[in-house]
Amino acid sequence: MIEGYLKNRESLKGVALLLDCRHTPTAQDKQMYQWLIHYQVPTVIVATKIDKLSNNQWSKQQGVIKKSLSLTPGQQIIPFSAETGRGKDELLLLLDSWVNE
Ligand SMILES: Nc1nc2c(ncn2[C@@H]2O[C@H](COP(=O)(O)OP(=O)(O)O)[C@@H](O)[C@H]2O)c(=O)[nH]1
Ligand SMILES: [Mg+2]
Repeated sequence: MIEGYLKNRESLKGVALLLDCRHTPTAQDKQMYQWLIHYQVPTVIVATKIDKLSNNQWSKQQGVIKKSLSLTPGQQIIPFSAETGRGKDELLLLLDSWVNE
């Protein structure tokens, strides 16, 4: 069902894949990312609750996410926090560029 949507939805401009920054991506996260690549959907990874990790912890955890999802070179990841607002402007700009291109 999701795959059909990604493939056929004409108005879909892109997908923000939200991942809790503290967790190793699940099998479903991996499958979703593979579909996004396969169907060439513009994709941003949003690492949520980033305020919960130190910079050092995040740099390690980013490695885990990159490896586990086999992120394509240049794949955009936005560290994001609803608590502090980190990443909000960057994400909004990107969504705006998708919608208004
Ligand atoms: N510290 C912190 N807590 C958050 C953040 N975003 C959501 N939460 C809290 O995490 C809990 C679950 O929130 P939700 O948005 O449903 O996140 P999800 O279920 O993990 O995708 C709630 O108590 C939120 O207030 C964040 O950026 N930082
Ligand atoms: Mg929730």
